[in-house]
Amino acid sequence: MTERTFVMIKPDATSRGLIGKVIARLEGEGLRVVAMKMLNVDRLAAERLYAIHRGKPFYDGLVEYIMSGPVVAMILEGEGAVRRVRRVVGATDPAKAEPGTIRRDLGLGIRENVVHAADSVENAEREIQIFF
Ligand code: FUP
Repeated sequence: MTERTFVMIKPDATSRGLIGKVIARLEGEGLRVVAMKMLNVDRLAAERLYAIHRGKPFYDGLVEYIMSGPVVAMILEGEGAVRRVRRVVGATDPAKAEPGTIRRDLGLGIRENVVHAADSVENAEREIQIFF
């Protein structure tokens, strides 16, 4: 089924000049970028994006990190887009991600892991509402 998903290129990647590389990998999987913008995430949006992690030990650092530099927010469309994007993005911790995934190849650490990708259709729609 044609689906939309939400992806964000994180500050560690925009600062290292990896925007084009990340988009090329996503497009290379046959996913279409249907909306895109560069922005600085404010605290309200950061807290909404990461609401499910509130109270966890890494939450404060995560919120500060996502506000630490510009990001690129995107809506991607395609058959089974949520699952396909998650597969090319790879596991949260780059060290544990499959070879050939974006995080394994480009990630610096569990927090500085290049890209955020929605994990369900419901969360994708929720996240799209925050940023678009
Ligand atoms: P993912 O869906 O793969 O992005 O991962 P999670 O939703 O589990 O985590 C969201 C973000 O929290 C990760 F991208 C990075 C950050 N995180 C940490 O900084 N430390 C952790 O131990 C786990 C997650």
